[in-house]
Amino acid sequence: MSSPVSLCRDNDIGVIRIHYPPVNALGQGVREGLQRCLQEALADDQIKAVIVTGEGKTFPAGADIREFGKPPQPPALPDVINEYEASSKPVIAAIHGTALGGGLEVALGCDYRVALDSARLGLPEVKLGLLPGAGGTQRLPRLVGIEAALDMIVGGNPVKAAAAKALGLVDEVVSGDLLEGALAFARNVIDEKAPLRRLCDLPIPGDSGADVFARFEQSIARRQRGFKAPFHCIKAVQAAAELPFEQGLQRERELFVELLLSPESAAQRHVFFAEREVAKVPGLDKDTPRRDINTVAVIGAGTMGGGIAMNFANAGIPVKMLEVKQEALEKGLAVIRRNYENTAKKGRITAEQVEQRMALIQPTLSYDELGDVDLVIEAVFENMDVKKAVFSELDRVCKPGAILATNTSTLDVDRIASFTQRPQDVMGMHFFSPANVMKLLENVRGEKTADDVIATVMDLSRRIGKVGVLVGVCHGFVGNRMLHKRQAEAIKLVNEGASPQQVDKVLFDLGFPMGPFAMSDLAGMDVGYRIREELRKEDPANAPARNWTDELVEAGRLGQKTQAGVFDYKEGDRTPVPSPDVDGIIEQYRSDNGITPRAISDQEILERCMYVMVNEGAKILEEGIAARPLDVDVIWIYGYGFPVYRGGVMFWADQVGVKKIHDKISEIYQQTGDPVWKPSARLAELAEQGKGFNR
Ligand code: T1G
Repeated sequence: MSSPVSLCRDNDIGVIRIHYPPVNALGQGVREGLQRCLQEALADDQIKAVIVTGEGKTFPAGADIREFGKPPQPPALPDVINEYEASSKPVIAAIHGTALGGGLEVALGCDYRVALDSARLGLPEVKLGLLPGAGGTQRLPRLVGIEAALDMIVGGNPVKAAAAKALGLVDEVVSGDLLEGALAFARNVIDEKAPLRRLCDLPIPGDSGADVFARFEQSIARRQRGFKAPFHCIKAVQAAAELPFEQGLQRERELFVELLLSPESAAQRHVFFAEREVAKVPGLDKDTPRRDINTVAVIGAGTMGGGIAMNFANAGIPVKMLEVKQEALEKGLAVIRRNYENTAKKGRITAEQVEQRMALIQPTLSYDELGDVDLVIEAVFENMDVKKAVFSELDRVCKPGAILATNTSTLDVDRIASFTQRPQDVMGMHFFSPANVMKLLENVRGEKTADDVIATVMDLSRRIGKVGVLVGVCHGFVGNRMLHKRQAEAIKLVNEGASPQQVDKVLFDLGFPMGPFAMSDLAGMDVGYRIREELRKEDPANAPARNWTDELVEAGRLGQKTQAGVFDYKEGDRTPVPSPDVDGIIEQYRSDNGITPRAISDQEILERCMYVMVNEGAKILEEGIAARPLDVDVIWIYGYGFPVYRGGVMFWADQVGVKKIHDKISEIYQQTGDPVWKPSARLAELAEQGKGFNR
């Protein structure tokens, strides 16, 4: 098999080309080829300088992540880079696309770097729970200084070519033909006999005292709570400031291996692939035709409808927004404009972009104006009668082939589809609030939804910047179905003696952005209350029993919006404060229900809140509501802030141990007889086989 790396000569300049699609990842063959081609170039007396460049869409975008977890194969990337740095002939990296991770580290092993103006350069290893392990933490500070190096390595975000030039990371930015620019630069290096510039020989410019690192660590402590890699990154850069180069490389290696073997990095690498795998729907032929989506309509200009409309305007897709009253329409548009203006104030978009996006949102009061749209998303009140009225109208006015989507978060998508003559064109697109911010989109396939509709909506998800996950029809689909189980367990724990703040702290410490009760207060307690009351009317036998949270709502304690919910909130402050009034309501509830409160351990809280979700996730997989455990993981990370360094609910279960979880669930089921604790067959099977969900 031909090598993915080749050397050719352009007069007295050697050009090393990497051809390993899709991203020229530095797999074993590439590393071997780089090493071989450099040796050939050094042995060729006609070659006076060497250029390294990537074919296709990008300069190498990093080590080959698929090799992690497997036995390392020589040559090791750090060794290859050290050979480039030791080259007796000048080496120039010609960069386009995204020079990331090990790719940028290869470029740092070169004497000079030339970048195309559209290129981006970065060290995103921290997002995989790693650190630049091929010299990046030692070479980058020597080129750009400690502060800039820490920003790039700990932040993990790429910088554009122009910014890289300003930092000194890039020596020249070219437009048009990259190779032509790089050859001209190399010609210049030869003619001017420019010196070799090995970064290992450079002193670190600027301030590199220990307090720089302490200050930086302090600045990230809150945001990076629970992560390991960012703090190891700081240690590695500090080694560059405090140790000779070779020892610094050694320290970097030690810290890198610690992270590579850590459960956090395994989780983050799992998420990296999972968030790409979810777009590939098992059983859906990749050649399934897609329908063109050029114009969209959103029904409803409320919080959800407005947020949904913004997603399409942000992607440059014209979107009609329909309301039944002019006043509601104007209010919705005003909210959207305010959102854009706030974003502009933060410098994320320009004033001109605000106007461009507002112009793409076309208000209307008439269904008759929807005859030309390719997709309609309904975001009206969560009531089946209202949905019926809307979908009957849509069926009447929309052109054949238009996709009719509902944003419902709990109602039956198949029943909604039955209100039309075209159930094959109907599916759910469940956005998460705030819809213009949250990345998760649960795409709900109805029983009759056509494959091309599914494929179209899954592609569209990525086009509007969402992570689309395909799910089936059931109450709450995947995310909310599991969330409702956790919420019910959290309430039971308080009934039995725990305090709301104790329950919240356990899940906060696991890594959630907030606990279940603070989350209820944020969303509004009345939302869940209305759903429970609706169920109590429709199906009293199966509806959830009343509990103390109902009494809070009936006492007007709706959450943050009333500065009182499960917790109290000071004016303009979102910090939850335990409330003596709520404690009294809980005590009264226990007394009325003959419950003698007991001390409950944090471990019991963690197991009951998390294992009940693992069991529900296993049932969801059994029923085919989610196709793979990784779909459930991605939903929880992008929909509910599950800590990415724990990989998602099902990945976390694997790390805890499926058998251990199964045995605990069985024990609780025997103690309580509560059907929610009946071990799922899938869980029992995996426990029996000694397997995991993702393994
Ligand atoms: N290794 C293996 N496969 C990779 C890969 C990588 N580094 N990067 C992308 N892919 C695959 C990806 O799974 C997908 O596969 C296809 O390429 C297209 O990716 C020693 C240890 C480069 C910005 O973290 O950020 O270097 O689904 O859909 O939207 O210090 O991919 O088609 O089968 O994302 O155009 C550091 C990760 C590694 C960069 C392109 N590097 N990649 O985005 O396409 S660790 C990274 C990205 C390291 C060293 C350390 C993005 C992209 P499939 P895609 P895209």
